[in-house]
Amino acid sequence: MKEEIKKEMLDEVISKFEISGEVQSCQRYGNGHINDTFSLVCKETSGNRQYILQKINRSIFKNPEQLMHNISQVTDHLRSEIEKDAGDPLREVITIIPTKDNLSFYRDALGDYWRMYLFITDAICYEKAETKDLFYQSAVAFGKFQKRLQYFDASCLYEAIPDFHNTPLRYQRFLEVVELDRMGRVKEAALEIEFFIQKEKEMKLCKNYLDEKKLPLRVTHNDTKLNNVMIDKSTGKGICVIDLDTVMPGLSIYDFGDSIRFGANTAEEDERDLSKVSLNLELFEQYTKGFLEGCEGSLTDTEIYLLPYGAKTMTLECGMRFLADYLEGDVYFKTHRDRQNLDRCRTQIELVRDMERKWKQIEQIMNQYLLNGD
Ligand code: ADP
Ligand code: GN1
Ligand code: MG
Repeated sequence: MKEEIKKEMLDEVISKFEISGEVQSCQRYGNGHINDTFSLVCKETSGNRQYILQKINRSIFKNPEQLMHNISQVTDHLRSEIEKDAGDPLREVITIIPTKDNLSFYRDALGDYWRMYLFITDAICYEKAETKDLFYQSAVAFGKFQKRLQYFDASCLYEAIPDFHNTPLRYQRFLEVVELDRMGRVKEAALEIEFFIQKEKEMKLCKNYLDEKKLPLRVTHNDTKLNNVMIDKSTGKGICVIDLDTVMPGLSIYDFGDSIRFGANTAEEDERDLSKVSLNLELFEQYTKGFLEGCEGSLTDTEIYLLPYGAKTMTLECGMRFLADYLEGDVYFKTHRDRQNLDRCRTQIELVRDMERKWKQIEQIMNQYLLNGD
């Protein structure tokens, strides 16, 4: 559940950043599962200016200073790529607002870390792909993001969350959590647990390709939910990829896959009525088209071939993570109601089942792209 953050604390934190003007409002904002996010509006001489203020989740990100180092490096690189493309760096990449001490974060008396970004105005983060075009545009944006980081030096990045998408390792941890049964919830989730046990081999598939060097390790976003891309209100184009906490070496097929998992599902991630959950093939096709266009030929044939396997693996992995968190007492993902993580797990299982039912059609879509794309 969300922890209450007092106004005095917010006032104190805001005063540390290099902004001017009087605070008009500072309210909780967005639907992220990880950080505490606020929209801050300040009255400045030129008019109202909006910012995003975030308290970094310290139980998840063990070293916020390294995390902010990563984000500074990545946004600097993206900014120069955007300038080369004659884009607008103030809207197309996150701008960090420094503190009065010229740091990218503020550490409060409790040891919590805060950061501030320029708010990207006239743009929307969608929770659902309301139209095919919207989803296509988000795909182009994530593809472009991938392409723009193609030559970024990964060695200057810290691993913000080690083994973040190491699915087989997550499976081992999941078994440990089941074994421990800290909250006494294992019995209730027996069917779901069994589902993931049956999928052990499949969950290793993509990682095996990586280990055998058949897939390249790239710098990827690693959390490509639709609500992590801003869509311009007037043009409908995906303008800015946000939530850069997990930018790390990773697999392009996982960036593709996590977008499909979240955005091509016909239901919400925590929907209780599982009959609403399915894979929308039209959205799958649009995303594939947009992502490959955005990547501009930078993916290998094997990566393109494995894109749907990335989608299935990410859905399995995420479902397993939701379930592990439920079994551990909802300590990782923010929840707003009881059993929300169990519900989230169930939608992921249902989505995997629907992917399996539709695998032939998925392959048909992919064949078309494999033939045209090369
Ligand atoms: P979390 O890791 O908790 O998901 P995010 O960084 O994704 O946190 O932020 C949560 C939400 O805040 C986003 O989904 C988006 O709606 C909003 N947001 C974040 N950064 C910006 C920004 N620079 N401009 C406008 N909105 C933003
Ligand atoms: C979290 O931060 P947010 O809400 O965009 C999580 C992702 C999960 C996602 C599931 C750092 O993403 O890995 O796929 O929830 N982020 C982290 O909705 O764990
Ligand atoms: Mg987010």
